[in-house]
Formats: sequence, C-alpha cells, structure tokens
Amino acid sequence: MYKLYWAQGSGAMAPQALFEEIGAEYEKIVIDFEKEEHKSDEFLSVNPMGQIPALVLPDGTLMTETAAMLVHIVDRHPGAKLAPPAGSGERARFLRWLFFLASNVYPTILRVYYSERYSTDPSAVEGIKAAAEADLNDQFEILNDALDPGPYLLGETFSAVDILLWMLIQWHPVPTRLFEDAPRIKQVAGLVQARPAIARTWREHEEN
Ligand SMILES: N[C@@H](CCC(=O)N[C@@H](CS)C(=O)NCC(=O)O)C(=O)O
Repeated sequence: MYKLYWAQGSGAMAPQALFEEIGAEYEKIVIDFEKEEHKSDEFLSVNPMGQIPALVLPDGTLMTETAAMLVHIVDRHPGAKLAPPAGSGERARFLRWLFFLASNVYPTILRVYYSERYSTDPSAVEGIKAAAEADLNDQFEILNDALDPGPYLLGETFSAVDILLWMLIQWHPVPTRLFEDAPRIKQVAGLVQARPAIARTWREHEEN
C-alpha cells in the first residue's frame, strides 16, 4: 500500500486525488502544520525540505516532489489511462504542462503565501507578494491559452496533469478574479471539481 504524508490544504491533494481516481489503496500519515510537525526531526528524516507531500511506495521507496509522484503513479497504473503512453507526442504535451505547473506555477504560489522567506529585509515582503501575484496571473494566462482547444490540457482527454492544474487553481488568492480573466481556467476547474474522486478529496482539504 502507498503511504502518503498528508496535511490539510497542502500539495498532498494532488497525489491523493490521483489515488482516488485510480482506486488505489493508500494510508494517510497526517502532519499538522500548525504544530510544526513538518519541522520535526522525524519528518525531516523523511523529507529534508520539510515539505508535504512525501510518499512511500509499496516497495518502500521514498518519493518527494508532487509532479514526480504523479508521473510515477500513472505509470504504475496504466489501466487507469490517466497519462498518454511514454514516447508519444501526447506524452510530450502532458510532460510539458506538468513541469510548467511544477516549476513555475507551484513556486510562484509559494512566493505569494511565504513571501517573507524571499528576502532578509522585512520591508520587501509586500513587494515580493505583489510581484508573485502578477507573475501568477501571467502564468494562468499562458495556461488559459494552452486550454484551447480544451477543455483539458490534453484537449478532450482528462489526465493527471489536470489534477495538478486543479489543485493550483484552488490556491489562487482571488479565484473569482482569475475566473473572470481566464474563462477556460474556470471551465477546467469546474469539470475537474465535478469528478466524484476529486470532490471526495476536496472535502478533506477545504477549510471548514
Ligand atoms: N516542490 C515541492 C513543494 C512542496 C511544498 O512546498 N509543500 C508545501 C505545502 S503545499 C509545504 O510543505 N510547506 C511547508 C513549508 O514550506 O514550511 C513539491 O512539488 O512537492
């Protein structure tokens, strides 16, 4: 069975939603950010970055990095057809947007919410946050264009990359404004959210 180091509202949402889509069994190991459990020696021995998610595979191999997990999980469950076959043109498109999300959008969101970590000068924090929000909107505009023809990043076909996109959309600081500016982002968010496995996952992460 998979073991997923999990925190409410965290990036554990993406691998969890993928497990739910596939119907794969997983155990949650809950890490409480408020109690700073992600900074404990025990958790740092799992992920020295002190970040969630972390994942232990059924053979005991440890993984960190959300996008890497998604690729590995879809490859272990080819019957679920949540990624195109390796080597295909569609796979190239899948990887392009997966890595765009992981290496641009996810870090930009971290800059929005953890702005104080990006300077030793407290007076710089507000500007860092404002610049990150502007970058985030630019990146979502690129994604909005990539969703044509949609409705998914692979056109008609829903795949694991849409799960990562959906999670990052949830974290936009002002989703109503995002949806006005980027109608295809609004459409894909609604379609992914309507999937029973995703809705089930979301209920565990949304703020009460
Ligand atoms: N590059 C990592 C980023 C993971 C990450 O930053 N997770 C956040 C939660 S969404 C976290 O653990 N934050 C706690 C902290 O940095 O103190 C990934 O893709 O998995």
